[in-house]
Amino acid sequence: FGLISFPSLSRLFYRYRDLAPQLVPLSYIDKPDVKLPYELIGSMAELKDNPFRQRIAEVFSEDGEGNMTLDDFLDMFSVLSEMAPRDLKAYYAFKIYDFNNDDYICKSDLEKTVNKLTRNELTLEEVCLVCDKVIDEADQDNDGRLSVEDFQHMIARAPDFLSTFHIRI
Ligand SMILES: *[C@@H]1O[C@H](CO)[C@@H](O)[C@H](O)[C@H]1NC(C)=O
Ligand SMILES: [Ca+2]
Ligand SMILES: [Ca+2]
Repeated sequence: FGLISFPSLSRLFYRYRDLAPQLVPLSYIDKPDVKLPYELIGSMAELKDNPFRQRIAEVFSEDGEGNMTLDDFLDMFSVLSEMAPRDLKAYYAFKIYDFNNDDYICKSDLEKTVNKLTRNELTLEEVCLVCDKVIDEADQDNDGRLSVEDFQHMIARAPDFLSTFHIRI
């Protein structure tokens, strides 16, 4: 993405390598086919308290299961970095909240999202109320689910939906 400066890039490479020095070579000149398992990625200090960590890793991983190549890893941190443009973050936030990958955030995707954002502190009834209200306000074409355009509309009103996607690297 070209968003990360060289010092951060090299720092990120060492962060990646330190997760599994026995797996990651020091030189990438030969384009080694290396993937680190999700368990290592999800346990990083930058992610381990993020309720979306597994979903984030899934979305950025080529294999869709959260196992990450160095490229996946760099992409993930560029988008999560504070320097990433809001629109890019919003694009990935949409993918992260679209748990069943059908390009819409439906009510059940939104329920999972709200549960995670509130760290399961709301009752079922409250979650349901919040979701109905969000859909009611953001669903501009009244099909009962949020398209990317509806989502842009939602985050303009409720910026909290982007707040878990800033990570200092
Ligand atoms: C991801 O890694 C786990 C643990 O190493 C492995 O069991 C799983 O098969 C991997 N998934 C893919 C799609 O490679
Ligand atoms: Ca969906
Ligand atoms: Ca809609």
